[in-house]
Amino acid sequence: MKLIGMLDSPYVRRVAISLQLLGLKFEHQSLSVFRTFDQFSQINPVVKAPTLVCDDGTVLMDSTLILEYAEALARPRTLLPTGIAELQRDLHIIGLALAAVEKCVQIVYEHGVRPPEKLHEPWLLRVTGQALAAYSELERELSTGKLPLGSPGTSQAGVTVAVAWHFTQQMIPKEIPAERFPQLVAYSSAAESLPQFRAAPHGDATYQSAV
Ligand SMILES: N[C@@H](CCC(=O)N[C@@H](CS)C(=O)NCC(=O)O)C(=O)O
Repeated sequence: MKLIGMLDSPYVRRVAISLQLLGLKFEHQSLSVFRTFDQFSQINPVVKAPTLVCDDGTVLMDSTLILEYAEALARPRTLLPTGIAELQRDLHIIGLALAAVEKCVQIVYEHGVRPPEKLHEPWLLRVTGQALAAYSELERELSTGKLPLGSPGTSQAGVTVAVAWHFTQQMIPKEIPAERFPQLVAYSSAAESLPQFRAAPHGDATYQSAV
């Protein structure tokens, strides 16, 4: 299977890291949804990153749906807990991290895609407040409970939190100041040192399998 999209997308990156943790082999093509729109549209006419081209040619999109497919392929290996209470907590955390990063992507697009004279300040304030609220909840989660890291313990919740935070600090550190989130800073730094994170670094690199 082939993962399409750049690793500066937190959604592409969470998939690239999760596929490795699940022990699934994949190729990666680092195409930009902006700079290589036409090339991307030949693979997926909707031009959404991540796109996963399955071995039979079926095209999947949306990181959460791609990960649902990956989980099915990898069974019995999983990045989700089996106990209901633990699953509930992890889904709560994943939801917070996805909401946080969605708001941060909106901030990036507001500055990077919209012409400066059309920038809508009330919208920016709203999404920044939502991102800060989500990260505050995650900070609280990390200070009150553990989120395992390192093989074989890294969970989907851990991957999504770490990828979301790293993306945010790479792209909009002024809007989401690291000083306010010491637990997230420490967690992200530990996660970024893991081999699966290093093999899929934020940016324009192409993931290469180590084996
Ligand atoms: N909910 C989606 C979000 C994916 C997403 O918005 N990806 C961005 C790149 S970070 C994209 O494809 N942008 C181009 C567009 O939406 O037109 C997921 O989890 O995959």
